[in-house]
Amino acid sequence: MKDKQIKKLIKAEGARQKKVINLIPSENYCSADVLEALGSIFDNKYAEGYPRKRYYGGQTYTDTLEDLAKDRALKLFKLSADKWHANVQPHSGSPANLAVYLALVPIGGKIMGMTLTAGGHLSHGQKVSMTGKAWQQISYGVDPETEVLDYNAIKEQALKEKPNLIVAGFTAYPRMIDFKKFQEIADACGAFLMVDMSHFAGLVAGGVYNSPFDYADVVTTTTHKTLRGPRSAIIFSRRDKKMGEKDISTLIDKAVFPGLQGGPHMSQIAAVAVALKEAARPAFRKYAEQVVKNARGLADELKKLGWKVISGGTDSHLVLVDTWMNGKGISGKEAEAKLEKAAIIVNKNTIPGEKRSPFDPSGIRLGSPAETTRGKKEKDFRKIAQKINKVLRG
Ligand code: DSN
Repeated sequence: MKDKQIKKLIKAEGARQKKVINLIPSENYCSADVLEALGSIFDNKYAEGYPRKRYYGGQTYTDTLEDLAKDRALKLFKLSADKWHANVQPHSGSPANLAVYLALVPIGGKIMGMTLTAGGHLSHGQKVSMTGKAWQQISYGVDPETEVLDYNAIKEQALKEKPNLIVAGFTAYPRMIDFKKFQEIADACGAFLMVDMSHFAGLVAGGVYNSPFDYADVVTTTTHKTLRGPRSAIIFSRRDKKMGEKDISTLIDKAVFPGLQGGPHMSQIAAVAVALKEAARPAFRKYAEQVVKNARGLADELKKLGWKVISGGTDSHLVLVDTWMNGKGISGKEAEAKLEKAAIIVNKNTIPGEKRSPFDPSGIRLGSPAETTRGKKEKDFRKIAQKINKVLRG
């Protein structure tokens, strides 16, 4: 590379990534093949539209590429092309969710999503996001005692509020989600059910987390978290589901393009296709199993050392820790900074029933995907927990 400044920054970031223990649950290390596709000459090509319906010439290879990515997406999650449709064009997770709302919820309508402090995402209708300005958020939380989902309370609220769409699938919720129960709730109030599986898509692909596909109308996912691909997103939608006379798949395609986006990033789509093939290999199943074992080891050891682990543990890749412990411990912001000095990267996070500010909340969020990619096992994660304990109590 001739640009010395950028070359230097890439080298420095590479060295930083090598040096630290990365416990950010939404990050991962994708393969050299994924990066090669991402940096490929497909980036030079405009391909507005969809395969065989483009607004530019020269689509001989882009059409084949996009078809292949869609086909691999369906195959990875064992979906038949008769029943499910995949759109691989969303640039990332928030635009993917926005496209679904634009397609299925009239402006001013109701989106029922989890509150930010309990583990919901900004794009699930929070006020500070466009999704909470164009639509009304009806927010649900977790049970204050158990810190897990209370499906009866969610149902009661849904029947009262009658949302147009319910979002399940969260950004800081460590436990298993019962998608069947969410479907029953959505059916009871006549709402669409959208599952945002961004955080646990790799675990679904690896067979270690409940699959939402038997129950949801729409499933969105980013591709760069547990799925270990490039930064991008996919929207899956049921072909047999309609809104009025129209198929929801067609409405969602139109919302992505021309509703929200221009040309798809074809190099990103090439990299997604590579990652989807990698995730279909038996080795990825082993990886997903190890991700959950490692997160459980981390949670268990932290508990033994006296830390308050939200909900008492984890069923996924993610562990949420209350470091504040009603003023007996330290804040999430302080914990994040102390750990970074010791080369452990985490992110400060709100906890259910949060009383502090999101800039200096009560907890930290930890995850196992990135370090599992680097080959760490449960015993290594127990050692990481001991190191965390020493740094935070030191
Ligand atoms: N930033 C992602 C996460 O960390 O969960 C979601 O957008």
